[in-house]
Amino acid sequence: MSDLESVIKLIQAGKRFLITSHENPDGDAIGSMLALGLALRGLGKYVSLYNKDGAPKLLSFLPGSKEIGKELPFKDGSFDATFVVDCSDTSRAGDEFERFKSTGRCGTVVIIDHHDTSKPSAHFYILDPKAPSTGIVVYSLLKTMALNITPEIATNIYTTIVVDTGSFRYQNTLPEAFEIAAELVRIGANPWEVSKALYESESVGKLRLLALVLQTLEVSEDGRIASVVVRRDMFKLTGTTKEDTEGLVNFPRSIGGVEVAVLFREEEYDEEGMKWKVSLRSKGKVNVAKIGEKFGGGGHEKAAGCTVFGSLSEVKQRVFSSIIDSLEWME
Ligand SMILES: [Mn+2]
Repeated sequence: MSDLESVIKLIQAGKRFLITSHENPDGDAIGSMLALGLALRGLGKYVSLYNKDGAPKLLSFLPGSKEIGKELPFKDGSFDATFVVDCSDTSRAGDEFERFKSTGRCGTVVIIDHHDTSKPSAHFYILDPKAPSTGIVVYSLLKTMALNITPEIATNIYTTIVVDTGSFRYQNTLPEAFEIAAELVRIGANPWEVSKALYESESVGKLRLLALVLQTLEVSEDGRIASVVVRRDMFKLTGTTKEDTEGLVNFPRSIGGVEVAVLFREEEYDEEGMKWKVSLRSKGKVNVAKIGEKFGGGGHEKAAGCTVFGSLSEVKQRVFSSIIDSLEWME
């Protein structure tokens, strides 16, 4: 029996399901969780939705998002199966989840993702590395099971496609992204409502933060690396939080000729020095996942991240020299 067949059996036979996704969830993680959750509820199943960080404010328009909890049912509750969506391995759902999993309450663990996994952490895998979003992998599962796709489910899956293809702009914008999106719009997903919620609902504070961050813009002499810095005091000045830095790294990347963009975000001071969250974005020539890995982080070819300790100038120097090495490799 293939993993897909086993998972279908599991859904048919099971009664209680837990669905989770990675920390700092994006639209693909939350949209995939909700699409699957709503479909399982449509079958009359009990579904619990958990994310360590909850659903971000930006995604509160997604049907069902209010039901995503930040607490696992440690006291009571065990599940027939647990779905971990948009994660290459279950550890990305957080330490609390891993502890819950080790109690055996998760039941059969299934990973649904559009990346290849690196290490085994589940019983079954539904993986499609070519799928533009995890939501599309969920869509295919629902279609295979001939489940009813409601307008609420359609809105969630449509959003996963918009978010993960950068509004149908990135290289993963394959014909199926448009084909499935068209069907979802026919069912009831509303592209303008989704765009408004995602891209036309910024707070004043976020734009003020953007203004401060853009003042820190630096471009390398050859014009191929651009970076910006987010300091903690900027949040105080603008009334914003970490969540508001989402997407800021795309501004330095948008400059013509820039191959790699970096955002340095100041965290807190500890024994190892000042902690910096580093986000890396590539236009495609440099695999930034490899750069992230050098510093103990990781990610994808075009979007990765890591944590580096030290003064800003030290951290910049180390990250930039690693990027320059990769740029030299491609010559
Ligand atoms: Mn994704």
